[in-house]
Amino acid sequence: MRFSSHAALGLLAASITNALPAPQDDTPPTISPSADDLETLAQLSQHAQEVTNSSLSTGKRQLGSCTLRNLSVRREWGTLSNPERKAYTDAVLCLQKKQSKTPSSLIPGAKSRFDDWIGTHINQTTTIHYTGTFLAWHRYFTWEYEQALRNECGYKGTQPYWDWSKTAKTGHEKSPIFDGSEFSMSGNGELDDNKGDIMLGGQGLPEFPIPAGNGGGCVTSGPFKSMSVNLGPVQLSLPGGKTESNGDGLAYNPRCLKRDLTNEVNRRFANATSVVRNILLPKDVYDFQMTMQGYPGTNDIGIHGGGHFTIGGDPGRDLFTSPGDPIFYLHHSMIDRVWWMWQSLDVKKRTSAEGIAGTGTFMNQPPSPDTTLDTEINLGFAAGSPKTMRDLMSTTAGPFCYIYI
Ligand SMILES: *[C@@H]1O[C@H](CO)[C@@H](O)[C@H](O)[C@H]1NC(C)=O
Ligand SMILES: *[C@@H]1O[C@H](CO)[C@@H](O)[C@H](O)[C@H]1NC(C)=O
Ligand SMILES: *[C@@H]1O[C@H](CO)[C@@H](O)[C@H](O)[C@H]1NC(C)=O
Ligand SMILES: *[C@@H]1O[C@H](CO)[C@@H](O)[C@H](O)[C@H]1NC(C)=O
Ligand SMILES: [Cu+2]
Repeated sequence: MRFSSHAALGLLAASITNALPAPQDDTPPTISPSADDLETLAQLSQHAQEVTNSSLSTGKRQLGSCTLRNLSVRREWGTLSNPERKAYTDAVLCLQKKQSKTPSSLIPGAKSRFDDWIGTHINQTTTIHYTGTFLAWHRYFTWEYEQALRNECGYKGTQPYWDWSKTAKTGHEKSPIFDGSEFSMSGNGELDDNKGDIMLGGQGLPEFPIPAGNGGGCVTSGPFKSMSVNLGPVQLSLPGGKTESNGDGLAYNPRCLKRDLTNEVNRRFANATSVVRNILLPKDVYDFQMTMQGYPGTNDIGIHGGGHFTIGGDPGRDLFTSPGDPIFYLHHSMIDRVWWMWQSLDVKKRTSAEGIAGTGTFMNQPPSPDTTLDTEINLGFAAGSPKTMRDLMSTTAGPFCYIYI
């Protein structure tokens, strides 16, 4: 852990006092690292909503065409009704049936529209993680996916999100996202006896183990029990420290969706305290996005890695192919929601050039120019026209018009 809990609590108390409206009676809010952080997170969400909503009612034209009237609202999975959940998974299944737009000469394994997103992510993996584009790229990627569900598959809702702090508390078995019912995002994989830890780190960094879960095999329940994962793997971590790769991952390699839901990883890296600290402690975007992805060498995979390794399985543990599990988009909506909450604590700075840090290559290897507001993001055959970072910094300016509740 990067902060002693004592020091962290002091910092938390100080920063939340600055960040949030002062309490009536001037007593500093008491913040404890466990139960109360769910409450702190709710306050941060409320704050972000108020800041965003009030900018829309008073901001008029400067903020473009997004108004309070047509603001779309992304919701947590558990707050959706069963028909709303089903409408979402039906639209995902529809995307998996539509013809791919990627030429098969470029990505032979891309068979469906759903695969177009995976192909784009595989193709760009080393230039969109640990880069200056990480947050904005995934914001745009998730937004275009949501638009495709709506425009190509008749979905009327918005992109739901997975609040990891809830599953950290309940465990996946009791979560409406993962309980395996027809109104879930499908459940765990079948128990696979071949266990042993997952080894992270390596490549010059110290190795460290994280536990495997109690699944590991094919998903057998819920909407995605028959789906085919067509692309990858590229760099898949397996229990027992093994890895698996199918070259560049672009060949047709149909297989079942595997999951290895791992409560311990969820609880350790993506609990309410992890989320609250990631929002309140970092004062600049470099620290914010590094905390989220995990500072290499610290044995901390952050809330981003925490979510991915909670899912586990194939393609869940492959950085390249991870959008091949439909839960990816609920995970990345939460990542985006955390960014939005962090941005709302200092909107002007954090949606401008000062809100960008890093270059166009993974940990700047090989070295590349700094990412700027003019850097272009291109989603290939998945969707959309290229956009600049400038267009992607705010959820209520440029092409976007949404908040999270
Ligand atoms: C912000 O606006 C949205 C959309 O109208 C609404 O659902 C939400 O409750 C509002 N939040 C606050 C705190 O006013
Ligand atoms: C919101 O409404 C305005 C005015 O009616 C319209 O010009 C704009 O395109 C809408 N924006 C979105 C994102 O729907
Ligand atoms: C919750 O997360 C924090 C920060 O990520 C971590 O230090 C703590 O150990 C976690 N709690 C549990 C119960 O694992
Ligand atoms: C892969 O990315 C490169 C640029 O990095 C681009 O030229 C190429 O068209 C992309 N391929 C696909 C299939 O998206
Ligand atoms: Cu990614």
